[in-house]
This record gives sequence, C-alpha cells and structure tokens, in this order.
Amino acid sequence: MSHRTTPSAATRRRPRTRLAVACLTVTSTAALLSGCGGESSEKTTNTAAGATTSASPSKSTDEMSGMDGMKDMAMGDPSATPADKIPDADVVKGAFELLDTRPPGMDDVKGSAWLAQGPKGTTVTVSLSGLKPGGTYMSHLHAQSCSAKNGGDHFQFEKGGATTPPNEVHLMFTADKSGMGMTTVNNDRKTGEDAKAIVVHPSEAQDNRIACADFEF
Ligand SMILES: [Cu+2]
Repeated sequence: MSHRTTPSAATRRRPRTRLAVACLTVTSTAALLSGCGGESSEKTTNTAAGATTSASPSKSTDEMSGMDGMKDMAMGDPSATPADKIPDADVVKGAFELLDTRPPGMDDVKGSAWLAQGPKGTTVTVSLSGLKPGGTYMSHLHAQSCSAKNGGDHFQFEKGGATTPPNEVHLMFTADKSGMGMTTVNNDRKTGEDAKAIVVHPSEAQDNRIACADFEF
C-alpha cells in the first residue's frame, strides 16, 4: 500500500509583493529625464509658471532622443575659446554663490561664469572648483536673478519653445580629479540682458541647485 500525500494542503497564498523596485526605477528615470527638459519637464516642473502651455511639440521628442549623442546638443566644449577671450564681444562676469538647495558635500563649490555677446552670438563659460571629482554637472542660463527664486526658470530665446538647446543654453561638464570643472558653449543668438543668471546642478539631479551666479550687466 502506497501512501501518497499530495502537497495540496498548503494552499499557496502568496502575498502579492508589489515591487517597490519598479517604483524606484520609474522615479529615478523620471528624475533623470526631467532634468534634461523636454516633454517630461511638463510633469515635473510644477514650479515653473510657464509650464501651463504644453510647449513641447513632437519636435522636442526628437531632440530628447538626441540627448544620447550629446555632441549634437551643443552643451559645451572645454577646449573652445572661453567667453572672456572672445574678440569684439561685450563680456559680463558672474561669481557663483552657494544656494541653500545644494546637496550635501557641495559646501566648497565656488567659481565664475562669463557671458560674452558679439558678432557670433553668445558664448558662455563656467569654471568651478570644489566639485566632486569625476562628477558630472549641468549649468543653464536662467531668466531671473539668483535672489529671485534662485534664478527662476531657464532662459529661453523663444519663450514657451523647446526646453533644449539651441532654444536654451546648457553647459554640461565633468569635474577633474581635483574637483575642478569648466566648459564653454556657443549660441548663434544674443541673449541681451534677459539671461540674468546661471545655475549649476548635479547632472543626475537637476532639480537640485548647487550654486547661482548673477551676470553683472
Ligand atoms: Cu538650471
């Protein structure tokens, strides 16, 4: 006589573990994308007053995908002629000041930015020290001064237009081993005095504002 006990006794009740991991992934991806502007900024930029107009036509999606190839995006070249050396240009300087919104470990960040306007349009250079060695950072021209909402929204040549270069001015750079980083970017158009400030963010968390510099027009 063989006795068979089927293991049916344990009616398998598996509690459904909702994978928190999935949430995390989504969140961090969103955070990454949001920093880059483009369509996702609509969702995240509640702070931006101008976000009501759904200002990202399908074109900006193309530009988003182009973010993988940063070279096309004109986000800076450390070896380009810096803004304070551009011939026949009007140059203004700004000194970075730390913002209360900076992430931990960024207390020693300092540096300067230069905005040159001349026959070839606008050239912007940032130069900073006290950064995390090997860290990647993003600067944008912003439309308000540092004392007003830490620079406010991004400066845009066409307000409500694409949230990517060349409609905005972005500079991406990586700090060297000593925590210094600098780069220069060009744009065909002149900002006039509407780009009042420049803000530095960690490139992976561009809602964080590390430091801000007012241009001394
Ligand atoms: Cu910014």
